[in-house]
Amino acid sequence: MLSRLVLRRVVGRYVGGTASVGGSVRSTHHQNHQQGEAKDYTQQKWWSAATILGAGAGAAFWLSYNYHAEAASSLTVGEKEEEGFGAYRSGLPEYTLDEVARHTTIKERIWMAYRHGVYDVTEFIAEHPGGDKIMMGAGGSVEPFWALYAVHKNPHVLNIFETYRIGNLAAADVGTSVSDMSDPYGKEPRRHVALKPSSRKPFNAEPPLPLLADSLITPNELFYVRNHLPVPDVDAASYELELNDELSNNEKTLTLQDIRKYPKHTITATIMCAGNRRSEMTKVKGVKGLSWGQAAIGNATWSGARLCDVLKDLGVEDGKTDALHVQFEGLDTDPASMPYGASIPIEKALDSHGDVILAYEMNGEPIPRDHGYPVRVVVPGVVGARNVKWLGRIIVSKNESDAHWQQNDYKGFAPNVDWDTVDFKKSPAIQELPVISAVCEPLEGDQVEVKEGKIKVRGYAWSGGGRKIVRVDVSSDGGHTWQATDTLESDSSRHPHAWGWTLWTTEVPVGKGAKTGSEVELCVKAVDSQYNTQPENFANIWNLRGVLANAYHRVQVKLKF
Ligand SMILES: Nc1nc2c(c(=O)[nH]1)N[C@H]1C(S)=C(S)[C@@H](COP(=O)(O)O)O[C@H]1N2
Ligand SMILES: [Mo]
Repeated sequence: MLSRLVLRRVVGRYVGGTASVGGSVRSTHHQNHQQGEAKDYTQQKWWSAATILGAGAGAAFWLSYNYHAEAASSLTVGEKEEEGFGAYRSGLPEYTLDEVARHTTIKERIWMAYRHGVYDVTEFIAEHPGGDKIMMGAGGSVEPFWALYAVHKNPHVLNIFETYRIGNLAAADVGTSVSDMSDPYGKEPRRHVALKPSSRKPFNAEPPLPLLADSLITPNELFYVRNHLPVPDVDAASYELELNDELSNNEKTLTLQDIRKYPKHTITATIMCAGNRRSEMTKVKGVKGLSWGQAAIGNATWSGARLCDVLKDLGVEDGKTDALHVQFEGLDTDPASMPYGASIPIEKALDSHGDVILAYEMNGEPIPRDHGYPVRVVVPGVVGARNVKWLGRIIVSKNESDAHWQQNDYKGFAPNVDWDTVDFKKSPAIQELPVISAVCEPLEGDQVEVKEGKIKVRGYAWSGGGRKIVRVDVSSDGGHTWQATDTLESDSSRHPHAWGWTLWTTEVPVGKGAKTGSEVELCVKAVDSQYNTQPENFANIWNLRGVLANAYHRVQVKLKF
């Protein structure tokens, strides 16, 4: 636990901006609509993703670099580090990312990639117990971990890493996508192995929970992915966004360059899927939906044009339109060529403080393909489903989007409503999300060290609608007694424009009689700036789609004195 405290200091800020091995943002073809033909969307041919080794506490790996610093090879350090480390080195064997992905256990050796380099880090991990965090990236790129811990500029770490170099990454795999034209999912981007898929076609995955609490900004490659359809292959040079006001019949087409000409607006915003934490609700009674854990959420900076500026040029202004909704369509289409779609109320779209943006950057880089390249709408404070990726069309209308996802999905219902009685017209579409929180560490079943009668607990909390987290309460006795957390970490934005999440840390006392092996139930609830808090249990909020799963997060752990 001590190393964790030190790590906190190292973590500090996210440093972005390096080229990425695992996530490609390059594309060379125009968007690939699956016009007409009904394709088999369930076929399960896929590149081999590696298994992910056990998650847990400790990150001694990143802190023990001095051990090897002496033995490190004499590569150029300082300004040239990015050129020297991970650069192509002649005379070394070449490996593909698929080969790297097959090395995820001590027995098979643990490999990782960084830029052009392939590394065998088995000995390093063996010599340094507590390297659990890097184990989560076994068989993949180490890069997002360096973003997470902000140490990738440290020449010591890079020097050590370079001593484990065993080969070069096949040139075609340095920033690649997999190409198989016969499969609608044949042009998917390559994902980081640390993302744990709950479905592959379409691709849906969340990162290991403990990583989330390590950085206020979630690195792009570790940001959860929620796709309903194949990822479209969009060429930025020929990309066009269509705009249409159904009331005035004004129309317009914008290129990426046109969108970039608007004043660049940057916000920090959390995006969360309505189904985040669904797997806990499922324990009450089965629900329909992907079984998300607690990590279908992430926090990023997003830059782009403000939607209200763009709509103004279409003649749509606050107080001067009778429109009620703004609809969005994606460039991803189903087998019948219907695009993904959603809408938001016009008030949110036109609010100059609403911060809705047509984003072309995520954490300072072009938005990765999985997250909407080249343009996605970011509707801060509003459920993930309305943050339409690969934005193809904006329609100003008197009506909501008639897309499936707006009308017949992403709605809440009472616990008695089942699939025989449900009438989707009776519930409003989810927009702003309620307050939620989760423990990221320790994990369910972990053995946790007690120090001076206390255990360390960390996690996230967030509320929709721009509400700020003002307090997070943690209990170590199943909710009988509570203690407010010591540390809340967030960006500086204020209610009602606090779009980003809050990370929290606390040391919570355990009961007097506790001893090694005692089991305790940790639970957490957050309070937002409107003093809303979370429901106590899932039985009371159960709904057939398993959305809005924001009851207290409960985690059973064993104590170790
Ligand atoms: N075009 C399009 N936009 C989309 C989706 C999609 O499938 N297609 N999924 C939505 C849902 S349900 C969520 S939760 C978020 C997920 O965003 P992410 O994959 O960047 O995390 O994107 C939303 N926008
Ligand atoms: Mo979602």
